[in-house]
Amino acid sequence: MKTIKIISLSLLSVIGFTSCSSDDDNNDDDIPVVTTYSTSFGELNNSAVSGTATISIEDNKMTVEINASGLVADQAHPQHIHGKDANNEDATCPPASADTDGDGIITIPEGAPFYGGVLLPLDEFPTADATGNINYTKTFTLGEGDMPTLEALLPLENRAIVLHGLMQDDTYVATIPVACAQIVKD
Ligand SMILES: [Cu+2]
Repeated sequence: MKTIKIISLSLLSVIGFTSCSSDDDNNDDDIPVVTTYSTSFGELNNSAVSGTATISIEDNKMTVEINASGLVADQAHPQHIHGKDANNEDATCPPASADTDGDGIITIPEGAPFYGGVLLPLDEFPTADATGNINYTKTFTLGEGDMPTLEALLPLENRAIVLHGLMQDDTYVATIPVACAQIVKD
């Protein structure tokens, strides 16, 4: 009995090995090219929001993962890839001096000279949990439907991700930027 078991185990491993190597042969000319990016968020408007984002691109599939904390709990937080699409100039995160009207809040338009307009809304916008965390992952199929093409988003290292949504005078204002991250190619 023991011998039979050993033989069947080795047969299984031979079969397993054979099927693996034939897969490899088939894929030799077709190795998927995955480009990855990552970044960390800095707070805007004294939000105390922090977190990280990663982006991976394979063909026209772009997967975005965002993990952040310190957001207003139980509220939906708009999030976008921002950029200056006119000349692909580098998008940056606005400094405190971006608050040009001096009201203490950097609004979307006050930040726009730094991070540009919205190139892609990262919907569906996540709702922060009861402790203010968001954990978001979505794969976008670029160039299909109303999705921008990959070419329109590149170079991603010249883009920034902005998270929005802050309490102002006891009211939740979903538009106020609360965190910003310049995208970095790995
Ligand atoms: Cu935005």
